[in-house]
Amino acid sequence: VMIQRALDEQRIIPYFQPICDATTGGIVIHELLMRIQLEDKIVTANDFIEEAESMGIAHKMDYQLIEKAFRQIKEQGYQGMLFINLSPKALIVGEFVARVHRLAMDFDIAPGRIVFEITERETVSNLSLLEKFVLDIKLQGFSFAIDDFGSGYSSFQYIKRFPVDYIKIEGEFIRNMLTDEVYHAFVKSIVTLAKELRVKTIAEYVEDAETLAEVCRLGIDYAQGYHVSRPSALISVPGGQTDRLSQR
Ligand code: G
Ligand code: MN
Repeated sequence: VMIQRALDEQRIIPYFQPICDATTGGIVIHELLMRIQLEDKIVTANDFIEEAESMGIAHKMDYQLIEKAFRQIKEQGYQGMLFINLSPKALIVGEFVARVHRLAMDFDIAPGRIVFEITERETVSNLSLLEKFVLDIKLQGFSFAIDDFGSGYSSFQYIKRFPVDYIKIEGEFIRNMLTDEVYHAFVKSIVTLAKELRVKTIAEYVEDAETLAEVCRLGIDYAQGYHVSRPSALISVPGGQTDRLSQR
């Protein structure tokens, strides 16, 4: 009930977490995250997603989130990339990709700047449906990323089966790679694999300078995490008109 009301009252709020180029430090990507505005505070939507899915309104929340994000991108004059998390449940909504494509056109955002992330964590029961969906994404000019890569039991199978453009390396591996040699070895081998296949890599959960230095040394392309920046209601625009923008 709370979620339905938030949806009806347009209280789904986009948050943006910056992702930097690991070598230059420049912010070139943002990941779109969903928040919900309650009376006096803004909460993460993660706790409500399952309920929303069982109510069959998760995709409506996604549309509201994406539309607001696109509007803000246009208003802020942001020229970088946007990564959008997709719930596997969105796959069954036939029109999803076409609708996002239309929205992108409405706000003058080239599909080449949009990347859909699918997490490896939730096992997708219907792989051929996912396959069709990913092909659809690519046909419309969007790109595709595997989120939390390494967290599942058959990570390599995803690489084999889908046209992957980006791998987001599981945050637990990155966060622990300086103290755990097994995780360090995992990360190294993921980078080797990705380079061989010309897939771009992103390290998640980069929480300190030492980790960022190692990310760079290992040849990972991009870094995301609290050390780079926390998620925020505003997009960081290089050259910065960020500060004078209204929060909505
Ligand atoms: O799996 P995914 O990357 O979509 O998860 C994003 C979530 O992870 C966000 O809710 C964000 O707040 C959180 N997050 C982002 N960066 C960090 C980090 O450096 N450390 C921790 N613990 N959480 C993070
Ligand atoms: Mn993600």
